[in-house]
Amino acid sequence: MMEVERVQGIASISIPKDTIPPEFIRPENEQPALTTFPGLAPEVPVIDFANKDEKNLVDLIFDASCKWGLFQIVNHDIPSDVIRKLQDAGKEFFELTQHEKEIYAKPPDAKSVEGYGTKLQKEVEGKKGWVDHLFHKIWPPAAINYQFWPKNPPSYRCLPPLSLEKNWEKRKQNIISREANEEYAKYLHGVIGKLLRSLSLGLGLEGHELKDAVGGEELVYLMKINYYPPCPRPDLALGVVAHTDMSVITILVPNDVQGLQVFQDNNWFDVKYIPNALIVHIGDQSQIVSNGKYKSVLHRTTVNKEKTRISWPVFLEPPSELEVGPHPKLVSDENPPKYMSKKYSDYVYCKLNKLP
Ligand SMILES: O=C(O)CCC(=O)C(=O)O
Repeated sequence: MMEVERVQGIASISIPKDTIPPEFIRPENEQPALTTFPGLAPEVPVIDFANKDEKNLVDLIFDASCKWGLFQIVNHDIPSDVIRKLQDAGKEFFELTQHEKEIYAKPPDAKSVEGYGTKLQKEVEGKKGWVDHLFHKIWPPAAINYQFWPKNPPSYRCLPPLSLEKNWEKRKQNIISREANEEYAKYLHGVIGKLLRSLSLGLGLEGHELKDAVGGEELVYLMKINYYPPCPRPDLALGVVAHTDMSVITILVPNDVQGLQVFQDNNWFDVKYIPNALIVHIGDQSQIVSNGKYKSVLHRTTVNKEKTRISWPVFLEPPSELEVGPHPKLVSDENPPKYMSKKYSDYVYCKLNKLP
């Protein structure tokens, strides 16, 4: 008997009834139909990552990170088939039977967020978001716990080690499979390196100083897949409720179903879907290290009546024992630190438990 009800199961019961359970109905001040900006939305910055003029690229990233805390990058060098394979493998996982998915369920009192799950943090009045998820780390190798990497579909990852697999067909499949999560992680390194360097230069620091302040080579890449099934009342429900990310930055690939919204100038605006673009979110740790220059973006997601939305954010997080605070070069008597320095694990604990 399953202890937790997954939204995917609730959706299959709700769709024929054309209603949703009351715990998914948001209060009026959150309902998307009442709170989404009705007119023509201003466009979130779209940045050409192949721009050869580094100064110009740094300026564009700096401006977008201060004003919006969110931007899309195009021409980023991650081949579209690497992204497509990542998406196919994730989609196939959520299309497995419930029983097969539950093998990867997050253990009930686990400290880590890794695993298949439904709810992240307690919400007021027991409200729920219309979304299930799967979390697992993809980098660095020492941080990976393969227990949470689905063995099915086989394209999810390379298993077992190629040399041990005797069946040639399976071996071939496993070779292809490297192109899903592992290949994506490999291509992400370049994008992340360039982003962190640009964000660092934008603050007037040396190119490596921002990355050094958040963990250097120990920076953790935490993959999440959000699975938002069709919802009979998308006017009343939300997928992920309004929040800022705890990460340094988050790099997200969506499928082609509209859903991400950003809060800007007191309005909720849709973030336009651009095929093959990566959506970069500035997270809390960048806001802290920059002493408030960069803005950790408030965002949420809506859901769709007919279509399943899926997104693949990768949260870049400092190692849990690292203390993160405003960069010493960015504070002075005239510009005192605006944030306390905290061990990242303490930061996460305080935020999840709403402590200062
Ligand atoms: O699905 C999206 O576009 C955003 C997801 C998100 O904000 C999250 O998982 O924290």
